[in-house]
Amino acid sequence: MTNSSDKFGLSVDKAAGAMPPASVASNKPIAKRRVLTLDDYEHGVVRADRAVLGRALSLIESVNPEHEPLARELLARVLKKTGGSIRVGITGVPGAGKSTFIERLGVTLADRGHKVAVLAVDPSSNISGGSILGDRTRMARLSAHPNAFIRPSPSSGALGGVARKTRESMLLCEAAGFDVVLIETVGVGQSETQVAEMSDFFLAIMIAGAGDELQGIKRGILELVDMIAVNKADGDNERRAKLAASEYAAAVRLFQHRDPNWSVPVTTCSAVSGVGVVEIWDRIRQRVDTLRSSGRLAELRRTQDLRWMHALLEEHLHRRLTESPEARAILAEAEHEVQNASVPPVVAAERAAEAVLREIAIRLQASK
Ligand SMILES: Nc1nc2c(ncn2[C@@H]2O[C@H](COP(=O)(O)OP(=O)(O)OP(=O)(O)O)[C@@H](O)[C@H]2O)c(=O)[nH]1
Ligand SMILES: [Mg+2]
Repeated sequence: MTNSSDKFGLSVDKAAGAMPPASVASNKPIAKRRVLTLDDYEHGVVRADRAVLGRALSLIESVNPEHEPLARELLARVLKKTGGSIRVGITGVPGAGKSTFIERLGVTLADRGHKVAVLAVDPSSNISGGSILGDRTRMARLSAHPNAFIRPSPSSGALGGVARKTRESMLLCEAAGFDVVLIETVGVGQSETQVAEMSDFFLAIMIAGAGDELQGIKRGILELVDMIAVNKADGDNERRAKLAASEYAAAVRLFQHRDPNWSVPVTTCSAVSGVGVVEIWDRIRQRVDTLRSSGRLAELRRTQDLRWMHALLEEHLHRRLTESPEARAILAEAEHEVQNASVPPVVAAERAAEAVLREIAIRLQASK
């Protein structure tokens, strides 16, 4: 586990990969460091025992391949209890105010009785290390709220990437009864697309100035977002934020949202003063309610799940392709041929694929 996780005492117990004995669920809180069985994990998560949920998330995030089967089995067991939250992805350039916004919105929702889980996807978190502590202090009120649960970003060393872990964490939080999941991602790279792909609603928090208005358009973010909020619309900055909002509004009109019946709202807010934050939530809820009652939410999630399955499948196949020395040798030879320009890439790829498949078939035969 990463140092940052250890700081919070969330490391996975070493024996987590051991096959669990059958046990009966008990309502007693589970001692902090006892080895947990699969049943312990399942029942602890479902009754929203925070200590167990934290450890279950560590299990999901674990980079130890031995933990993988247990994590998968846990996800399979709780699957029927997932899906009950409003999943909101929140993106924006570093410093735009995403965490401050989440703190403000999260406390409001938690005060209203919602159970709010906050997850983060920050591929740089194990480099900077600071964003985790930063978020905890930035979300001080929310992290102390009995209805809220905040989970920092997993380390980017995680197998399958940070976003994969976050997606699975989201499912566990839903199984634990959280009905709002807010996922913060930094507005860079692939993680943004991946978070959009696990959200019911994808919100971009922007700020005025420094040419950001156009930067967003360049990254193609406008094709992903369901709403834009220009934050920090307070004090001297209010006028500039309003101006930026009108520029974004003009820009989004040039894009066709994937749902022809939805036009992306552009608004301003101040996460610090709170102005505009509840209104943003109202739009999110209305949108998700409409999607749900028309059956399109289920359809959207099914599409996301299918794409997700395909991504995992590719990852698995790639792993199989590179895990044996024989397969690696075949790939190395193909690379060599292409580098020498002795074989065109299309031919080398085809030959290598066939050789690797033959290799796998031989191994499967041998293991029978
Ligand atoms: N004036 C003003 N400042 C804000 C507002 N929202 C956030 N800030 C400030 O902007 C800075 C960055 O806020 P964060 O909430 O950490 O921004 P972030 O987008 O989560 O940043 P990263 O996680 O580092 O990408 C902090 O100093 C906040 O206090 C706002 O509405 N108005
Ligand atoms: Mg942040």
